[in-house]
Amino acid sequence: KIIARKEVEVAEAKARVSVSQLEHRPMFDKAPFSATKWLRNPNKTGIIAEFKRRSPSKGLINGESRVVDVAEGYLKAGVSAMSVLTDTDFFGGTFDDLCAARTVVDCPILRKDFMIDEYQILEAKSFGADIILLIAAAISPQRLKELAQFAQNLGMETLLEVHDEQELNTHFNPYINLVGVNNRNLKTFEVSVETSIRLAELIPNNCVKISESGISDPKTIKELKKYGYQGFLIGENFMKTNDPAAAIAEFVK
Ligand code: IGP
Repeated sequence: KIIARKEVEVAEAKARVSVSQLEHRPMFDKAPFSATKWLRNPNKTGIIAEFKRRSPSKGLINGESRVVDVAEGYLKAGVSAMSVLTDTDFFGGTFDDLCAARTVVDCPILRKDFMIDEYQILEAKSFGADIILLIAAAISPQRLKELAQFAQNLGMETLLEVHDEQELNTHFNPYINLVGVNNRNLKTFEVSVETSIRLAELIPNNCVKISESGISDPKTIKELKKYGYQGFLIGENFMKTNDPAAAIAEFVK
């Protein structure tokens, strides 16, 4: 359902703004921040902190917080990267959120959206994003590889999201920089960190390993580090509070 909606959205966007217009936006020529470098830096927390207003599984998570306040708080807490939802229909995100975050943080930013087309990658770059998300469950291995190569040619880094062994086997390719294991089962919405633990040794060592979703305790991060994880994508745990900046400060203390 999300992908069908995305196809319509991309077609509409293409009709509104040409590729050449995207390429002329001021942010387009910014050299991307390297997420692999930031995540491998031992002086950072390894946290990829997410700005998320709502989700299909949880409904409204945060309707109040301003993205600039949250982004500033995240950066102060020593995050290694930030993730900003740009999908409006299902997650309440916007490009304005991405732009606003970009103006206040000088760390890598992930455009968190369902990427199915090169046009979206150009869009991401034109709004100042550094990393794109490629979800194995959403597109074919061949298409995912093409998009990953396209992003790398623009100097961006690529995050492959998988849910199980099979997706990792079929969708991994040489143009992937980071592999994220989503602990949330897409069908049941159930969250289990065991998924990250199970898949850890199957992820090629030249990629940064990231554990995604359902992390709400610093102890989980400590545990996952033993399995080689260097990135921890966390949204709801901070966003569900009235003050996500205070919540992350408390979390990393
Ligand atoms: C963050 P959580 O449980 O900390 O809010 O999860 C992130 O992993 C989750 O938002 C996510 C997501 C996605 C959202 C992971 N993969 C793909 C949209 C699309």
